[in-house]
Amino acid sequence: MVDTEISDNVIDVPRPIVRRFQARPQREGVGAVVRRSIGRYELKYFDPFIVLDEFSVSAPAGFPDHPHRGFETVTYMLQGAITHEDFAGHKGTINAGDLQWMTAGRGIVHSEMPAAQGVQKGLQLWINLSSKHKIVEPKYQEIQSKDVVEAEKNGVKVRVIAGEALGKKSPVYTRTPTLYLDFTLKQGANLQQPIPKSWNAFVYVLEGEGIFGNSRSSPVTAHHLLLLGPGDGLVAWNKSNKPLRFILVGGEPLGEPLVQLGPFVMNTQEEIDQTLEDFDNCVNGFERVKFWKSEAMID
Ligand code: FJE
Ligand code: FE
Repeated sequence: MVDTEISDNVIDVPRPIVRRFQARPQREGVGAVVRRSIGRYELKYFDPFIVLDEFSVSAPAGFPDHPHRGFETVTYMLQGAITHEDFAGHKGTINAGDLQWMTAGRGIVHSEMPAAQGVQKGLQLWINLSSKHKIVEPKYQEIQSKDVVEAEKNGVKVRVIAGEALGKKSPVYTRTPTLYLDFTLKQGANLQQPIPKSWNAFVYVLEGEGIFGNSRSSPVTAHHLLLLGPGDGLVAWNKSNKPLRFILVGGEPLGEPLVQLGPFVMNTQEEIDQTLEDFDNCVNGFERVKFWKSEAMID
């Protein structure tokens, strides 16, 4: 049984749920399926978040060679494994519980393909970069499951992907200040998690059902996105009889104009035109496009 004592009262004003979306499956990549919540037409952008996909992919489907510029992709594996390889020779496999924080910056071309039998599942979040960071050199931060920082208290377990929770800090460097927490609450457990006041924040439920925002709100189940309104932080409660798993993500809004063309995200149309030109001409960060094809495409 879980200790049901109310945790330290750190949240004066709980953030309310202001919008709620169910993420339904759609096709993406080549034969892959994603439940897209942020990035669909009703929710084009939730500053600084561009896309949130809960993906599900089995060989031979996948995400073959494609570019990115102007933002970061954060891939967090829930089940199975994905092999990625890029045009600079960076290659690896991320397994369940592993994290890849990729700063595409001025340009990456890569493939992301299944590395195991069965279904590979995970989350991919696209975080925008401010104008001054859009053309930084690409960078990877990769953390294996065993090295993901974890903490546990009163029936609440947290994996700290970015930022800080229950006194534990992630080593991940976030150019756009970001909090990314993977919570599992035992039955009866409740949680109060501070979030900086000026940040946008959302919850995405992975498993079970939870009460969020205030104790009178109705239970929320898997594949739902909740946008949080203003306040001091998140209040959540598992009053069901099974574990509740969800992610809480917060980020400092950039407050800059956004022009997106698929995997290119810049501030102006001129910068998008320039990006297409750079990509076509293999210049300004896309030099290696000319001679590169992933092994996944050659096999
Ligand atoms: C894509 C641009 C992309 N969601 N979830 C255009 F970047 C992608 C793409 C992904 C993706 C990859 C993974 Cl591993 C997980 C994802 C989009 O690669 F499919 C299109 N069409
Ligand atoms: Fe990609």
